[in-house]
Amino acid sequence: MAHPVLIPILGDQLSLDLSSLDGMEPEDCIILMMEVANETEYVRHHKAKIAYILSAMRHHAEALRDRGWTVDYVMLDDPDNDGSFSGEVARAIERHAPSAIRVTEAGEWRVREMLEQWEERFDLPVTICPDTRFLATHAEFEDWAEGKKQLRMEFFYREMRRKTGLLMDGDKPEGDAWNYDSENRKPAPGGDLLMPRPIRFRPDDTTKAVIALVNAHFADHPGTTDHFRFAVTHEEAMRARLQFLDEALPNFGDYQDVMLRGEPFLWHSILSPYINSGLLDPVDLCRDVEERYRAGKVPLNAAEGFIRQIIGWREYMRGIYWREGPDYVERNFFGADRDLPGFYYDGDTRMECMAQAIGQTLDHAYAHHIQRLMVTGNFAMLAGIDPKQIHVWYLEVYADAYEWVELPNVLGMSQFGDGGLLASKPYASSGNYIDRMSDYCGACAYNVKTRTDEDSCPFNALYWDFLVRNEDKLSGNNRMSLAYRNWERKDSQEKKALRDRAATLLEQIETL
Ligand code: FAD
Ligand code: DLZ
Ligand code: SF4
Repeated sequence: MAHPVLIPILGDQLSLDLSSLDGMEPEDCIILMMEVANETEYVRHHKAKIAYILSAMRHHAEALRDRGWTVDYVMLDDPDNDGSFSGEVARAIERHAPSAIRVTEAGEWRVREMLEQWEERFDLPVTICPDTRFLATHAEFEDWAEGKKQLRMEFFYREMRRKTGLLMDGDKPEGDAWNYDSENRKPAPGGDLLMPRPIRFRPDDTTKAVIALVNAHFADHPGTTDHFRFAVTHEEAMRARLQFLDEALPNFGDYQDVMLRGEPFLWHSILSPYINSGLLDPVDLCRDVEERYRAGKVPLNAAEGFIRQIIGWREYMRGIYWREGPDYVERNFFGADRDLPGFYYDGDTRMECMAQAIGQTLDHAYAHHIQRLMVTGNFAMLAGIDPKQIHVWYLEVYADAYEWVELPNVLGMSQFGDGGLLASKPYASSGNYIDRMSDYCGACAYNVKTRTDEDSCPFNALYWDFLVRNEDKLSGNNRMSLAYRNWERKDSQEKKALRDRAATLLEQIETL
C-alpha cells in the first residue's frame, strides 16, 4: 500500500464504527494499535484492568482484520516497543510512510495534548475526529453550561432526553416526571429475592496469555487476576448486556443503593468497562432498555434510573471534565492533605464496609456507585485525604476508570474538591446511612450506634469533625444548615468528646 492513511486506535476506542474509520476504505489505511508502557504504568492500574484492556485490544484487532482492515499491532513485550503512543507512531511512520494520520480524539488531557503535537512533530497532516460515541458534543455542553452559576445534572439530563427522544411522550417525559430517583432508595432486601449472577467469561488463550504477561510485568500493581471475569469481545459484551437486561434490570431501580456482604454485583449492570472502552454503544443500550419498558417487562423507575445514569450522569461528567480543563485535578476546596491509608491497597481494616468495598475492588476491579461514593469516597473526604491521592486510587483500581469519567466523579462528586461546581453539597455521612443501606454494620468490629466510645463507628465522629473543620467553607450552604444546627444543639462536653474521638481516629488511621 503506497502512502496509506495511518489510523492509530487507542485502548478505549474499541468501537467498530469509530469516527476515525468513518468514510475510510480498508485498502487505503493502516490501523495502528499499541500496547505501551506509558499507558500501563502512568498510574499503577489494577492487574485485571490491564488484562481486560489488553485482551480486548487484541480481540478488537482480530475483529477489525475480519472486516478487511490491515492492523499493525504492537505488543507490550516487543523488544523494540518505544513505550509511548508518540514513539510508536514515529516507528509506524518509518514502517509505512503514511500520507496522513487520522485519529479519534483522546479521553484524557494528557493524551489529547500528545495528539495535538503530532502534526508538527511528524510533519504530516493530522485529523483529530470528534468522538461520536458521546451524545453531546463539546460545543453543545459549552452552550448548555454558558452563563450558569451551578451546573446541575438534572437539567442537562432533560436536554439529553429531548435530544434522543428516550422515554419521551411527545414533549413530556414518560409518566409525567423526569426523574424517579425517590423510588430507587429501597434498603437491603430480605433473603428470598433471587440475585442475578453476571456471567463469568472464561479466559480464552488470548486472555490467558495477557494475564500471564500482566502478572509477570505488573506484579507490584494492586489487585489480582485470579477472579478475572470480563467479556473481552464485542460478542461477549453483547451477551453480558442481554443477561443484564433480562435478569437484573427489572430490579435495578429498587435496589440501586443497596450494599450486601459478599455480593459485589447485586442488580447492577457491570457494563461500564465495555461502554467506556467501546465494546458497547451507550445509546443503543438505552434504546433496548426503553424497548423493554414499553413492552411491559421493566418498570419505569428502573428504565428511567438506568437511562439517567448513561445519558445524564455519564455525559454530564464528560462535559465537566473537558470544560474545567487540565487544572481541574489540582482543585482542593478543603485543603485536605492527609496521605491515603495503606488499607485502600490491601483491604486490611476492621471497618467492615471499607473491607468489603476495597476487598471486592481488589478481587474484581469493580465496586458499585454507592460503595464508591458513600463508603470509600465518603471516608476519604471525612478523614481529609488529599484529593489527588484518592483520585489516583480510583483511576488505578476500577476497570472502567478513564480520567474523563473518573476525575469529575471523584474530585467533584465524592470529594467536593471543586467546592460545589458539580454537587450542591458534600456527600458526607455518618455510619447511619451505611447501616440503613447495607448489612455491613452487623458484622463490623465497630458499633454504628455510638459515637465517642473506643469501639464507636469511625464514620460517626469523623462526620462531625469534618463539619466543624470546614465550617467556614460550608456553613453558608443552605443544604448544610440543618447539620450545623444539629451540631450547635450539642452541649460542649459532647462536642469535645466527638472532636477528641476524631483526633484519636485520625492519629491511628492506619490501624482502623
Ligand atoms: P450501573 O449501576 O449498572 O449503571 C449503569 C451505567 O451508568 C454504568 O455502566 C455507567 O456507564 C453509567 N453511570 C452510572 N453512574 C455514573 C456516573 N456517576 N458517571 C458516569 N457514568 C455513570 N464510572 C465510570 O465509568 N468510571 C469511573 O472511573 C468511575 N469512577 C467513579 C468514582 C466515584 C467516586 C464514584 C462515586 C462513581 C464513579 N463512577 C465511575 C460512576 C459509577 O460508580 C460507575 O459507572 C458504576 O459503578 C459502574 O458500574 P455498573 O456498570 O455496574 O453501573
Ligand atoms: C488504560 C490503558 C492501558 C492500561 N493500556 C493501554 C495500552 O497499552 N494501549 C492503549 O492504546 N491504551 C491503553 N489504555 C487506555 C489508554 O490509557 C486510553 O486510551 C487513553 O488514556 C486515552 O483515553
Ligand atoms: Fe462501616 Fe461503621 Fe458500619 Fe463498621 S459500623 S460497617 S465502620 S459504617
